Amino acid sequence: MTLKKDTSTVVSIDAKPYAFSFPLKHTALLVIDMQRDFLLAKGFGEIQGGNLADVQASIGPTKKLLEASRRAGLTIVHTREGHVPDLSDCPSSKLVRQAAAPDNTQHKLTIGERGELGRLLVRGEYGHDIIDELRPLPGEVVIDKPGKGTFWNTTILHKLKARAITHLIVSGVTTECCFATSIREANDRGFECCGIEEATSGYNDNSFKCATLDMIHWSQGLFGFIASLQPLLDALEPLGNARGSSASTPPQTPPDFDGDLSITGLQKAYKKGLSPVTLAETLYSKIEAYKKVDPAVWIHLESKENVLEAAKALAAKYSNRSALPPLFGVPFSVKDSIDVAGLPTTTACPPLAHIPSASAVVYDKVIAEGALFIGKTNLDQLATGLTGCRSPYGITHSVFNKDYISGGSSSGNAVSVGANLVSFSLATDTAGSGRVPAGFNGVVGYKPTRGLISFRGVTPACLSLDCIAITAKNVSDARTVWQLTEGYDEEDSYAKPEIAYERHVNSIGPQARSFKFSIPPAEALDICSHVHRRLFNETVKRLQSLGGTLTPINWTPFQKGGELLYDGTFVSERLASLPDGWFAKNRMHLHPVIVELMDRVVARNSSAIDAYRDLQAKALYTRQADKVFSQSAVGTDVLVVPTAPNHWRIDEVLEDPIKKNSILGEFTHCGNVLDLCGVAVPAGTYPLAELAGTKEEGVLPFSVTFLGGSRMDASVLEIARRFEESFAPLS
Ligand code: TIU
Repeated sequence: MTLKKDTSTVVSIDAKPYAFSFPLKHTALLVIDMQRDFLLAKGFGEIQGGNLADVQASIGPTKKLLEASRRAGLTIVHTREGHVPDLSDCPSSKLVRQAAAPDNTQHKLTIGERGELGRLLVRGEYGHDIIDELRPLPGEVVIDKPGKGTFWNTTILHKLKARAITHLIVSGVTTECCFATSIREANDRGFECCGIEEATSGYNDNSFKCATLDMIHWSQGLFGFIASLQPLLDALEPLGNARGSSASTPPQTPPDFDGDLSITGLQKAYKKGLSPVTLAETLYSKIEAYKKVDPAVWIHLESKENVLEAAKALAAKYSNRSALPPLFGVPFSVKDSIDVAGLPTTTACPPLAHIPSASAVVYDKVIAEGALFIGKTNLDQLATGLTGCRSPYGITHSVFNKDYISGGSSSGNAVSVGANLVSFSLATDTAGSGRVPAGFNGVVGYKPTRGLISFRGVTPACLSLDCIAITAKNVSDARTVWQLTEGYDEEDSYAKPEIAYERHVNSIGPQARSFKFSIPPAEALDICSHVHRRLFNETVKRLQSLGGTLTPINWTPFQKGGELLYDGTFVSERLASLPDGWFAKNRMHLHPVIVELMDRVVARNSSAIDAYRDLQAKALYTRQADKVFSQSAVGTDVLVVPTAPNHWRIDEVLEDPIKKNSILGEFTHCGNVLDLCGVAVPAGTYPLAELAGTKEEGVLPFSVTFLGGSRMDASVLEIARRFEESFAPLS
């Protein structure tokens, strides 16, 4: 087995108390509170008696630092201090302490009162925003914080971990206040921080600033490092050029589309001047050609004219190629259970079709980031199934072989990405629908922790267990789409806020030389085909050679939790979202396998007592699974399973559709029942002949799924990414 080594660039600069080394891929620039209220005349800072000349000194150096960091491709995070208009997030300690001082002559106006730049430190006011020179570009993270520190009651820890950031270069105002507090907070969470001397300033004389910076690096680096700007600029400069991202004006002749549909690939191509119209033209030739290979991918395909029109509109809207939104011109598809305003949502079930007047939240979010909508894809009826063989719109097949199933229910999603017709796809996953088809088409299928991405505007399959899934070409792209689409939606009754108890950052960075992983016991793996078993054994060896320690776990909650999905009463929830009597009235219009499945559910005559027993069992197994993923010495970081135990031919599934389907879910069913997150990742291919026992030519893809506890997405994705990277061609 040849493993690709982690060759990511590590930069080292002179600093106090000793050299600061940072891995580029894991480093963000943090620009703190460069707001008009702190930096401009008549703002909050000046009103409190701050010396503006002193604080403005860092604007020029911070601009240089920001531009160099952008050219080098660092993640950029801006913060803004301020409060909601009713000040309910501002404690009285902050509101009145200074003004209440007996000798107060300085604090004439307090937070929320009206100054010349608007209400002081209130979100949405002119003074609250970042100064023009340092305005954030689309795609950069902006954190609104109510405190002096950046981590109190904000999503920053979650957002940094989600991007696998472990190192921070810190700048901004004021040195003595928010800059120092944020570094101390970050330090407690495990970040390596380096403050940049010239890129921070305060309202006091230099001795104050020196003392603050000294306190950060004293005692051999108690809180972090402090460096000068120039060595950092010198170190970043060649990286900007090497990445070819410094050209802000596109060349005269826009480049051709090179065929790379990955999001990062397209971002680079668009920056260099590729036209989204050129991309759309090429794509439509491919889509037309693929219709001959597989006519069942699309339920609705946008007309080429519409897409060219949308591409032209995008090009006109975003004429500055150095300030493109992250999904500018990135083509995507959606499962036809996800609403797009004005188009029918069929859920592959014509009697249920309706034309929504608003789009699903998740769709709107990717459109707002510049993505290019191509069409709505086929699925197993009512998003119920894992085979891709249960749709009145035809049976899709694996992009690897026309006789083999694509998997479902997000069948068209996975095929549209696997056949290179789009860059990513928005799918759903209840029993494994986002993972199994990804596995059968050699792409990544990521199901974040349920509730992180809004499910509003999606036709439910089993509402309390439904989850948005992202189909993508690689783990990084899946992570990018996740970060652009997540967000607490108070209109979604199953939504979860991003902020929760969080672990420190070690698990997602280069510090993590080792990790603990667990697998199902041998008896559970017996369900796999011979070749799936062989490749799963290879996966275990590969993970061990990447620093993974195989850690025994209690498999029972995963086994039992999975069984609850179809053997218990949860399957009845599939009828709960439909109008009363709908099933009986529409049975003759439904797919025969769905009718058979639902008939079996109805025939069980489950009682309310059964349902409550299942809810209690679900809670018990969820708690037991939580323990498996605990941070303690006996806990594991990730559970690794074959995405599917076997890859059936279409005719095999048609012969015995319910049983074959159920086997496919052996390692996915527990995912949403136990509130896990999971990502299916390609894990090599195998000769078709080895599975079929014949001399047939060709290969099929193998896939493994990395599962973690609720909200452990960031660490699960990072282990998955390292696994994926180990397959990359040696460079
Ligand atoms: N951003 C920041 O430092 N906020 C402050 O209130 N600073 C003061 O120095 N007062």
